[in-house]
Amino acid sequence: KKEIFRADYQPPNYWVRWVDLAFLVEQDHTLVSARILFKRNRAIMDNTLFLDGQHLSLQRLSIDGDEVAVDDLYLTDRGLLLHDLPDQFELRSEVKIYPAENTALEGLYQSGEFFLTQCEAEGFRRITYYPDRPDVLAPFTVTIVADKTRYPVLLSNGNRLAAGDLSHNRHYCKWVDPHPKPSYLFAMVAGDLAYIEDQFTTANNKQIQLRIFTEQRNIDACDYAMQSLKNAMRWDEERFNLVYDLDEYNIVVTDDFNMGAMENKGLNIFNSKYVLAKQNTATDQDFIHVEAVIGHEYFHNWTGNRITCRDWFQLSLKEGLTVFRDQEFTSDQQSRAVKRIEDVRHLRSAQFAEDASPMSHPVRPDSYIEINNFYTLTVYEKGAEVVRMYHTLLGETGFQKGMDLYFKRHDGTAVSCDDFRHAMADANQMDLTQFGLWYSQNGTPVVTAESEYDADEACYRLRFEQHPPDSYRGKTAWQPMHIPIKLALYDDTGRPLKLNRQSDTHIVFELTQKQQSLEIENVSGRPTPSLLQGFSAPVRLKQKLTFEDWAFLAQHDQDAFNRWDAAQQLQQNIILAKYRALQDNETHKTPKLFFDSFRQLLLNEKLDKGLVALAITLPTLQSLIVNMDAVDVAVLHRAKEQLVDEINQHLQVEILSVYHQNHTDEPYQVSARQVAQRSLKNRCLWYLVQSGNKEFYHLCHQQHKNADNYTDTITALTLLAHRQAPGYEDLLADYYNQWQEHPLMINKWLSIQATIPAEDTLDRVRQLMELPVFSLKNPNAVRAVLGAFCAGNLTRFHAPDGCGYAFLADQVLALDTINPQIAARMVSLLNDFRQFHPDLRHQMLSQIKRIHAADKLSANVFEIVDRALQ
Ligand code: B3K
Ligand code: ZN
Repeated sequence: KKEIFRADYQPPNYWVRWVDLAFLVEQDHTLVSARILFKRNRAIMDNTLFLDGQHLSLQRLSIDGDEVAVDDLYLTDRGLLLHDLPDQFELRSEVKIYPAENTALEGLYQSGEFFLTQCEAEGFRRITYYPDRPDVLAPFTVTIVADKTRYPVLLSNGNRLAAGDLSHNRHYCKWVDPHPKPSYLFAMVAGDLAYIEDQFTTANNKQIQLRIFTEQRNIDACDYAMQSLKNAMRWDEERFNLVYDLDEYNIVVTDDFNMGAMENKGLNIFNSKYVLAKQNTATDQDFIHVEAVIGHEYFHNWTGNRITCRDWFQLSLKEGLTVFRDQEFTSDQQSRAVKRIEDVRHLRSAQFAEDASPMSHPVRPDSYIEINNFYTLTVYEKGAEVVRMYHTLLGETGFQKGMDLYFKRHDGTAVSCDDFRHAMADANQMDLTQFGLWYSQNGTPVVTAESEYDADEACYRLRFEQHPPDSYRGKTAWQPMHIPIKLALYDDTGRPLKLNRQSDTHIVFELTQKQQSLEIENVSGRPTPSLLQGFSAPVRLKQKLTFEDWAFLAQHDQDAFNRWDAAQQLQQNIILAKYRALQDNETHKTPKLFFDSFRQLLLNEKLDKGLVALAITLPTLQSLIVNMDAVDVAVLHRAKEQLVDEINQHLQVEILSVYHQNHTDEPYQVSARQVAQRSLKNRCLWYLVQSGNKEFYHLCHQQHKNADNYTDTITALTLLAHRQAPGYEDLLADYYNQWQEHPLMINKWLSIQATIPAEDTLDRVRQLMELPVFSLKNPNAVRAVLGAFCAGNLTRFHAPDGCGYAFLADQVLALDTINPQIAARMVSLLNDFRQFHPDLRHQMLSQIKRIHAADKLSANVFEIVDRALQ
């Protein structure tokens, strides 16, 4: 289990000029023939070449036509070492592989009755011998031969050049991808798939053929994804001036996929969860995720494929940037405020937790054992925040100038995060040297803010200080970062003050030193500050605001994000006060101001309803736990329940009326307005049902029965099941009977049950795992049951006797022999052990130790548990 370091990067000894692959697909194996032209890298005087190759059965190999006996090769289970090579040569090889036995879902594997590939990061080495690294780029030609009846559809990257029949009921397809690409973007598919098609006309008037391929049973659920693809193509032209560059764009859908989707050039492969969506099978959130992921993979065509990563340490170069782009896409299509709040909520609960855990790493990591463990929230979401900070500092125009220069300099090459930063700096004549620390220093910086008002001088002063994160693990001393702090000040009527000569009502203050102050003059009364608006930097901001200040901001802040955040701060403060009171056996009384503030938000007709829904949603346990130590989960849960009860006691009438006002019978649409309305209505229903009142169970049953859309049905079903309200078992049984043939629908059914907050849920989970609809081989099913139980049912997962942890450890060990990537994801659910009460923490650690001690662990799982024990 070798650790790989960023500092050890070496360019390759040989470049690849072109690749020509031929696949002969049979039911039980595939033969892969490769012809590769290598050319010596003149900068390096080394005539050896290591070709990665794993799980391959080498049949023959020749160099410039001279056969090399397999026995004469330096061959290991990691690859093949060639030596004494000429400056240029053609390598031919033939290997046999067994896709049907591949349960790791990396390389070529089987899903249902068809074959497909997943190569990022290092799956291509399971297909043929090759320098499987992202800085080796080449044009690919691919010919696929297979039985015509079993595998009528044969796909690969690029444009289809030729197709035809062969003897023995076989046929072939030949694909050419003229754009040089690294091996991780290779893809091929063979199977009996149906498709829908459409066209897109680009800004430079080229017709692109669009197709989505799926198993016949799903063919009626792809239309929303197709529309999303066209929206994404148009949006990227309009906002980024980026136009598609092949004649066709194909998407293939599978139920068996390790992650969300994959941006292979011209041939995206998608987890069915992010394509299939119909009114009666998908929630509003599902639809929005489909649009976002379709967009994300499409946007990679320029940020990832045309310009790719020099090495895997630079992963955030393409992922952080592409997440930023998909966030902007969703913001422009849906509600910008809601999107920002949801993204930050996720960042602050999950990414902040990762950054405080043993897996904490910089956006550009310094080392790894298994690169698949570094497709993390830090690389993706914090990476996107780093890109967003350039945007905040440079503005839309400056940012686009930087993007233009980035494409001009680097199109068609493999580059680093520094190259991106230099393009942003050079295009704007700005020094972004210090900004580079965002890529190299791990952990979440802490910023404290103090204010001072001098009435005699009419002067308001804000004093900021930045502090290193506790989890900082760099080898050199932590250095202050370049932190953009967007801010506004409000007078006591809620009007924003003019902050400078240009009369701006908000400014971006650049905190670059350890301590730095900002002075605003002509301030005629003590203002209320709204700091870090829009969450302008991924930091933990600590400021000394009173309960009244937060309530004021919740009512007046014109920045939607900070307005929501103020409401959250109030709720968090109350829950934490109740938590402490419960621990001390005291009672806590919620101040009246809290209910007034809550009522004002709930009944505010001028606000975006999506924002209201978010503002009245209490913080999740997970998001509270990140900010606490020695957490007693059961007590924290009770504290939150107490607040829910009190809200119901004070505001049930209002909540019920908002429910009814927003329960309309308009025909269903996934429009921002309707989505917002449903989210508000369903949040109200959530409160009502928590009261345990029969009348509201009845209301919930009514909604379940009468809804014309899946959002409303599944919300009602979930609420009834989680309360174990009368009749819920029948509803679950009906659901199963209706949907048992549809994996995505069954996964939701599994998740609902795995998250029932009842004593016997773990037994239920064990029974669910015995059903024929569950398999450890299917990543979506694993996430739906194990993931939901461990991350979405915290009171049960953290059961005081440790049975939740032992269960997870058992499953991780079983999974590790099947699919190490998924096993590693699941074991990571123990990574936040430092946050918990010693009684819990010790039990979590003892399961981590048990896994660590097991024989034959994969590198994936080993790296996670080993870091946890360091
Ligand atoms: N680039 C892929 C992720 C590949 C993960 C490999 N373990 C999807 C995406 O980010 O678009
Ligand atoms: Zn991506």
